[in-house]
Amino acid sequence: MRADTPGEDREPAKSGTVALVGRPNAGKSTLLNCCLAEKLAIVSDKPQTTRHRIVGILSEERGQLVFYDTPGVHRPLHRMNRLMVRYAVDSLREADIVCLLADASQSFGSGDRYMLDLVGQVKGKRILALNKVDLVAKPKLLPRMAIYAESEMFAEIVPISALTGDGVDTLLEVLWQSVPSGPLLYDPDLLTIHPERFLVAERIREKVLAVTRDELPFSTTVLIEHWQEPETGGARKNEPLRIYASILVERPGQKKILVGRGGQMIKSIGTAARLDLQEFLERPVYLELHVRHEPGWRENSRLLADLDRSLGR
Ligand SMILES: Nc1nc2c(ncn2[C@@H]2O[C@H](COP(=O)(O)OP(=O)(O)OP(=O)(O)O)[C@@H](O)[C@H]2O)c(=O)[nH]1
Ligand SMILES: [Mg+2]
Repeated sequence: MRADTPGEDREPAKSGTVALVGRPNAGKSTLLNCCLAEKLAIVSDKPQTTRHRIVGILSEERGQLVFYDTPGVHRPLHRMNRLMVRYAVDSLREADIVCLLADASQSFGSGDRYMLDLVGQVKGKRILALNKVDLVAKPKLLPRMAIYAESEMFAEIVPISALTGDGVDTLLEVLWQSVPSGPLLYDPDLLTIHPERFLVAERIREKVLAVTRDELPFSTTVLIEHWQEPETGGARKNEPLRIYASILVERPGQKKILVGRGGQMIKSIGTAARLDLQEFLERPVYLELHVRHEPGWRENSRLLADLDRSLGR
């Protein structure tokens, strides 16, 4: 029986949106993936990994939770970053529930205070997920939890580890209890609303983030240039899907680093991405990567609009 056709003696379906918000690196995307039990959003140890609102849909018999994974809130220095922060702020204003993630392994600072003020402005229900508790001794958690309790802003404070899954079931129960009743927002068979091409570009970018450091992770993006399905009958012969993608960098020196000596760096990114994509798409993939020098792309409104459109809606 579908979740949106409750029987006479059944509770009406629960359905609502949950914005996962917080500072960069708090673990929002890791939590999204943990809640969905699927790798939907990309994750890295670099801040500012997520650049858009990523929609993840959790459907159960009792209804539907629609998660918005959002970019970490930071001081934006480029047009792209201003958009990122806007996606986060719009999400927290639009969602039925705001779930603020705080990193328990970092001491409470001005960025956390800023997040509290921001979340304090919304009218909807607020929940605090204190993440990365696997890195912190229990007695040290208490003063941190006290700060959030004293703010009197949160209906619940739940310590979790999005990495190990500890406490995530409790958090999910709290979210189910908090969402309103109503019709499902999406087809319950959907995990997300984003096109495969966007998810593929993201997964390639994740491999770039994994091997780069300093300014490179921030000034790189991935564009799918060409997507070629096997010809009719080709898929049966195990012919690959052919994906041609560009990795944009801002400076010639960055291109040199990404290509690497003798092309080694780009080759290893390509191999890691291809293996991941084959598993994700469950079919053979041929992947060609090209590093392109595109000065100032983070300020380029046309390119940013194209990237935004690639999310689909
Ligand atoms: N030890 C530990 N690490 C975690 C936990 N949750 C996330 N991480 C790590 O923290 C880093 C950042 O995780 P993300 O999920 O990308 O964080 P995010 O909040 O989505 O970051 P942005 O998209 O950049 O805002 C990654 O290295 C994760 O593996 C956790 O509960 N425990
Ligand atoms: Mg993220």
